[in-house]
Amino acid sequence: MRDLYDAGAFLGLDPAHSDFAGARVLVLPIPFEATVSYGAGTAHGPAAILAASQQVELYDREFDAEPALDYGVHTLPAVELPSDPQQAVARIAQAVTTAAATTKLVVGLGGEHTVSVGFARGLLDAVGGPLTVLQIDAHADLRAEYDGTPYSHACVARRLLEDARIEQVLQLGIRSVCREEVDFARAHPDRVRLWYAEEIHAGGWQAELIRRVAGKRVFLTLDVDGLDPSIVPATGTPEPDGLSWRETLDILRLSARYGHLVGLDCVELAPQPGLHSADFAVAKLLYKAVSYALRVGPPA
Ligand SMILES: [Mn+2]
Repeated sequence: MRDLYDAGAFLGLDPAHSDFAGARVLVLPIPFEATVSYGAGTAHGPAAILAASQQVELYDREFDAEPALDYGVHTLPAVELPSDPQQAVARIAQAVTTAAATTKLVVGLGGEHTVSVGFARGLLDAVGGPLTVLQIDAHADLRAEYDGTPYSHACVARRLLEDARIEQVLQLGIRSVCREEVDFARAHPDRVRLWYAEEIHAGGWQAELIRRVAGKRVFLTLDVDGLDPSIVPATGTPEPDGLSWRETLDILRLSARYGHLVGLDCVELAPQPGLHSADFAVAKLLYKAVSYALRVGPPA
């Protein structure tokens, strides 16, 4: 596995823009895969994202700049992980706490969505609560347990909500839920706001999103199956009718403008040979997300 990371630093940045001391961003590969329920391969997600990121243009038209050269991104070694999900979550939390204690922005590369349970805990231990979770996803992940484990990737949001320091989970792009999840969301309207994909497509979601993130510290968890499978088909549990590229950028831009993004992870990319367009889209999306987080301040 190690040699997969010879892909190099995120975005192919030279040492001057990727050394630890000077970077404002830390990329942390977290290749955890244990509870996937359908297609496999998320353990290879971090290496694929890093490899694809070498091809992302540093110049961003939206900013008329090369934002990464301003903020600098250091890529950490991959977290060494046990196969037991509960132990892995604890190990991830520890790694994220250490990284976030630097006050740099930590960007986790999964791995399956269970990674986010550890990521959020680590972030909370480093920066404290309360925290708003912004979840882009096809799935609500609100089940109490799945396949006999509470640490399944189908239970991530439910696990996060068990921590009182998590104020609310905002879910956007959802297409697939079960009865239990719908009932849970309806029973907790203050802590769970679920926007189905058709609500995003119809527009009009922006005002409430702004109201819910305004002034809040936000942890962004980006499940790549939230996007339409035409953009990212390489994922274990794809669902049709996902968010468009522009809708996703609108969500990230608004959230970063009105909220304060304190950490993010990207999960569920399961790279497939011949589908490098998916890896590239995810790498480019992460670059956008980081640039929004660091360059788009609160409204004047
Ligand atoms: Mn999902």
